[in-house]
Amino acid sequence: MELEEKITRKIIEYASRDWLEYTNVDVVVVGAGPAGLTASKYLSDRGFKTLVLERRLSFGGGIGGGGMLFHRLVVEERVKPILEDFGIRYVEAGGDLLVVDSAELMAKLAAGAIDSGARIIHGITVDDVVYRDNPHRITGVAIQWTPVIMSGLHVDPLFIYSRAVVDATGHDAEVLTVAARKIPELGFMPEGEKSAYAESAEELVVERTGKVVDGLYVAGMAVAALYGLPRMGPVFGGMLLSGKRVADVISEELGMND
Ligand code: 48F
Repeated sequence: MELEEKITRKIIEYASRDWLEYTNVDVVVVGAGPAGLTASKYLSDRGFKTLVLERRLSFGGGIGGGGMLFHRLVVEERVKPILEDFGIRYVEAGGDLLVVDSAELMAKLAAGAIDSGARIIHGITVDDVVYRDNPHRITGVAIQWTPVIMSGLHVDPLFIYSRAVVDATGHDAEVLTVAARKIPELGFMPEGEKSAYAESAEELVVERTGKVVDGLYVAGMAVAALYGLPRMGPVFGGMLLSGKRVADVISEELGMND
C-alpha cells in the first residue's frame, strides 16, 4: 500500500473510532472558550465523559484577542486557585488584580482540559439541540462541519446524545437561542447582554451560571446573554469561575461529586 493510502486509512479509521466512542457522552460542552475549557477540565476530573465541540480550528474563544489586541488579560485574585490548577502563571498587579498572558491562558486551559480527559473536536458547529417531551428536556445536540454551514449547502446534521449540554458559546448564546426559538415550550428566551458594568457583570455571571432546563446548562458570556446581564470586557475571572461552577452544578445534578 502506498504511503498516501496508508495515511488516509489511518486518519479515517482513528477519527471514526473517536466519533463512535463519542456519540453518547455525559456532557457536551459547546465552545472551547475560557468558560467551556474550564468546565471541561473540572467535569473530566470528576469522571464525566466530556466532549467539547468547537466551531473554529483554534482554542480560547475571546482570549486570543486580549484587550483590544493587547496580549494581556486581567483576572481577580480570587481566581488564583483555578489558575494554579491549570499551571497558568500570573503577575500580582495590585488592586486585587492578576495579569496573565493571553497565549498562555489559551494554551494551558486547553491543555488542562485535554490532560484531564476531555475530547475536543474542532471545526464542528452545533446548530440545534435534540429534545424529548413529557417532561421537556434536552437530550443532545445536532452537529455539522463548520465549512458545510459556511458553504450554505443543505446537508443534514448528525446527532450526539448526552446527559447534559452546556452552552458555552459566548456572547450569542447560540444553543440557548436555537432551543428557545424552536421549542417555545421550554419557557425561556435570551434577552441579550447589556453594556459594560464590569464589577457587577463579574459577580452576576457566576451567580446565574447553571441549569436552564433539564439537560441544558449555561456558562460564561452566554449567561449574560440569557439573563440580560452587563458585559465586563477583558477581565476573565468570571469566565473561569462560571466554568467551574457549571461543572459543580452538573456533578451535583448528575451525581458525581469528586
Ligand atoms: O466567546 P468565548 O470566548 O465565550 P466565553 O467562554 O468567554 C467570553 C470571553 O471570551 C469574552 C468576555 C469575557 O470577559 O467578554 O468575550 O463565554 O468562546 C465561545 C466559543 O464558542 C465557539 C466560538 O467559536 C468560541 O470559541 N462557538 C460559538 N458558537 C458555537 C461555537 C457553535 N454553535 N458551535 C460550536 N462552537
